[in-house]
Amino acid sequence: MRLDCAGKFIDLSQPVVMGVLNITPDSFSDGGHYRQLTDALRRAEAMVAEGAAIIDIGGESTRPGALPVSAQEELDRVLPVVARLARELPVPISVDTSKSEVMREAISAGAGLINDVRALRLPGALEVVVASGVPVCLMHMRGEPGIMQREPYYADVVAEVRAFLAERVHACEAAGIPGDRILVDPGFGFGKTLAHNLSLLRYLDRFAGLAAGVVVGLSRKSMIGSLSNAPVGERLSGSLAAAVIAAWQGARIIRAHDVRETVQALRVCAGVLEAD
Ligand code: 8Y4
Repeated sequence: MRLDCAGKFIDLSQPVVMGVLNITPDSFSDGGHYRQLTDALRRAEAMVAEGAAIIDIGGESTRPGALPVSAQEELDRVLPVVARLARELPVPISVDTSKSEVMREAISAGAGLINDVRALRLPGALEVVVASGVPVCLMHMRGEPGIMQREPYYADVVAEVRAFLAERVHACEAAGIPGDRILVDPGFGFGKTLAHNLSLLRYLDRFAGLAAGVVVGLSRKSMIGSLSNAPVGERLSGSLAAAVIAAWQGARIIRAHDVRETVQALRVCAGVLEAD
């Protein structure tokens, strides 16, 4: 159960943490490109020291209401960081993008995983991943970031998200991506109400058979805030609870901001899961 990410490996026999590396859009506001690059490297090295098995880098904001970013802008933001981190870190670099041009260049620069919130539905994306041989995370999103939280409706959210992901896994396999290189993610917060997010987490085990592994991103999200009344900077405890609930039901990659704490919580979870 090892995932080959361009020559670096992730062991999927136990839940692991994908550390979130945020890249600030305005590189000249606080010291320029060099400063941004060294800051990103320092933060990524710290996450690896805290036990992150993979680092996720994104140049397109997918927050509700975010404006679209051009491929060139995304490349300018992400590519130097990907190249540097892929060269210097012992863990794979995941790139959060939906654009085929960004995927192609990021993989050339050493990225080991494509994390696509649009599940390879944009033109050319599927073909780039097929040709590259790197694994992909297919995420479910209803709508687009600007409009996705406008009254999302599902008759059966678990069945519908599962059917979407099954169709995308099938499309990827038909195009030539082996199933053992495909991960799936129900996309918490992406076109879902609190009730939808809770149903997806409650029945997350139903996604386990779809592909090589289940990925979840719950860290600091609004569902944690809604349940706890905590502002975004005070959602660690709730995020850890959600991470453990996900891992208990078979999630193998947990995307998280607070790496050290999440790794510890997942080790407890894994210990109990492995008990006789
Ligand atoms: C506070 C902190 C409030 C974070 C909102 C957020 C996922 C993802 C994102 C996910 C996968 C986010 C790139 C949204 N979420 N990729 N990306 N799964 N695979 N919001 O759930 O973190 S960005």
